[in-house]
Amino acid sequence: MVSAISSSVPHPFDPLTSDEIESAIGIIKKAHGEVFFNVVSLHEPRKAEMTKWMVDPANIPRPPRVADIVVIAPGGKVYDGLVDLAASKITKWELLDGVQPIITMEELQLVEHICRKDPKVIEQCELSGISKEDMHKVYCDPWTIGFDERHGNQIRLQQALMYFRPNVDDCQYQYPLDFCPIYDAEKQEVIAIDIPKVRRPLSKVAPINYHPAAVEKVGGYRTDLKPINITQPEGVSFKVDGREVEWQNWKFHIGFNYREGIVLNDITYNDKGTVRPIFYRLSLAEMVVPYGNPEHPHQRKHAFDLGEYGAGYMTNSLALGCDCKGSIHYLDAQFPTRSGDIRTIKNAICIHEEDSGILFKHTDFRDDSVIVTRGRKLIIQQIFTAANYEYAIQWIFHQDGTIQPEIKLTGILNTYTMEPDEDTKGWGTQVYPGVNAHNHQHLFCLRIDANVDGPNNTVFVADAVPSDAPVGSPENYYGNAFYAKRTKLETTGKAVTDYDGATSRTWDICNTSKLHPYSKKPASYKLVSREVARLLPKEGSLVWKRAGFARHAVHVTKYRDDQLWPAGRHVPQTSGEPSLGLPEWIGDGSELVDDTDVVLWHTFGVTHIPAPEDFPVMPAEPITLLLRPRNFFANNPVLDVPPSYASTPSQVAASGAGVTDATDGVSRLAFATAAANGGAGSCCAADGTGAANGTNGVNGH
Ligand code: ABN
Ligand code: CU
Repeated sequence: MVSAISSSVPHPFDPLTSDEIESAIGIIKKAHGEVFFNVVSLHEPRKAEMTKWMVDPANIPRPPRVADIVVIAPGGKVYDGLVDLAASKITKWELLDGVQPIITMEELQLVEHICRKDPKVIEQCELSGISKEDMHKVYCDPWTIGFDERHGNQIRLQQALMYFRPNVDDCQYQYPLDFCPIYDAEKQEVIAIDIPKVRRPLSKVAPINYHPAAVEKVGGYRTDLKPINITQPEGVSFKVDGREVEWQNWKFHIGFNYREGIVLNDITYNDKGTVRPIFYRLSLAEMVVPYGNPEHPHQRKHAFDLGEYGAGYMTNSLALGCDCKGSIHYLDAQFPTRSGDIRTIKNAICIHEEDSGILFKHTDFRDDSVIVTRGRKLIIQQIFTAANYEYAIQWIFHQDGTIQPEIKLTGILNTYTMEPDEDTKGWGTQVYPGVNAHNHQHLFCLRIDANVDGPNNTVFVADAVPSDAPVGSPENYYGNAFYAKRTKLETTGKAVTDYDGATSRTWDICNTSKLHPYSKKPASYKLVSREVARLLPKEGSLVWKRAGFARHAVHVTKYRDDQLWPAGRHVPQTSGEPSLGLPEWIGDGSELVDDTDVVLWHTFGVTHIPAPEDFPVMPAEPITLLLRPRNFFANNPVLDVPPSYASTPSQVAASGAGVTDATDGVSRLAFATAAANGGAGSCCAADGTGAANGTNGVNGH
């Protein structure tokens, strides 16, 4: 079992406990009466205070626990507040104008019931071919309105994307309706309906479903799958103390908030006894999903799933054996309800190890001496459901100092109705008869608050390019020379950079005062990211204005407390005039970001041109990034990971034979060949896996 110690005093990076949330709510209610609680979350410790405390927690005062509050008061009035929890005191209370805070799941769930009863909606349903009696079969996914110039941002609005489900078990996204009610959250009523010029009646095509009964009807499940079980008979190799995790030289803190979901803080690596800081804070800070159909009102379909809905608020309760396999340690999440109670999401985060294949291997072709070392990874995972889509977010730690953020996209396409013979004009794909899945992008923004061997870092862009010198010149006579051209991004303006696959472009976060003794290059972490779609909505479009962070692959800013959300603090119904978040912070681009405390913002993701294979539910598509140590360690940092198999040339020679049978015991079992032990010269299954099952030396190769 994982060794978990929990201390009663929260770590300054810990999310607010349910007691703290309740206490903040009590203080607000006492001062301001009945309000809707939109956010009660950790106001993160100020970095200057926090870093002092981290160095000497025994003597430096602990940063105070402060609650970040957003409420909606009667009349739709929005307030931002702060509550000092130790002092039971409201230290900030500010009325905001023209601002709509994040939409909560409770608000979303109200909309469907109201739409079903609304006479205007019933009328439109009838026009589509749905009788009054069937209104209970009408569903909607209520989205924030995004921004609609006709309605502005004073009224809290949602747009209801409408669907029909003939049977409660049918996949709802196969029967979209063609109209879109606009819902006023304050009045709790439908105030308008967007009706397309060309009407498209309800599709009458037989359903396609993914539930077991539907699969059984069309041939049933595959029967040739044998179980794969993951066992860790001696328990896991990580330790959890409160929310601090230690594993394979790594140490870090796992936070969680309503918006970003998982937040990793104070990430260090113990390099042969020296604890080296690498990142102060890592999170997925925002995302935008713009859709590419130009017909009104689809221009409004661009979800900021983090800033408008919240990866924390939408997170799933994870299930053992389904979402994660093996020996799992879970962490719960606590949030306020609208009325001021506590909502707990059990098992919101899972922490577990997985085998990660070969860590390194080499065979000497002369004599078959070999070393092969298997790696493992530690995964911190959450999965959230953003209406139709699922996003599985994994933060993967590797033994060699690499961190690999990975996102798996699954769930169901957002769909719109189409006539059987309709031309989608290239803006979408008919994924099933009558179902038009519009082209869209999934663009994520990774926030990297760097701390590579200390807070003062510099970002360089690295491009692999040929020598400038022509063929035949003294410097490049044969024309084959190439190198990594490194360009310092010394100002916020210069740091606005895009991806270039042709130069294998990467970004290096460097500590220029720590040069590697061999390479003479600065200690660094390299951002390797190869799925970097450019924002396709054009300059000047609504999405371009609202999602300023997505205009470029990389931005670098100087660290400032509270600059956390790259599309702004309150995202719903922003017009993009002015663009909030990153574009404001970058300003005229003149601020120096050289050898200082920097934050790198990386926008990456995919352009999704749907296909029938994505329907009725999508097989998961991974997007993966690497943060890799370069010129950071003296040499390969995993030489001390016990090999699964190792034989030196002299051992091979002494045994009188080379390794003659390169098939391991498990493979032999699988293919029912001779069950002899591993090859001659096998020496050490030092990771204990071989010894544990009495087949020392057979786990190798
Ligand atoms: N993808 C937009 C969204 C998320 C959650 C709820 C409704 C809509
Ligand atoms: Cu998609």
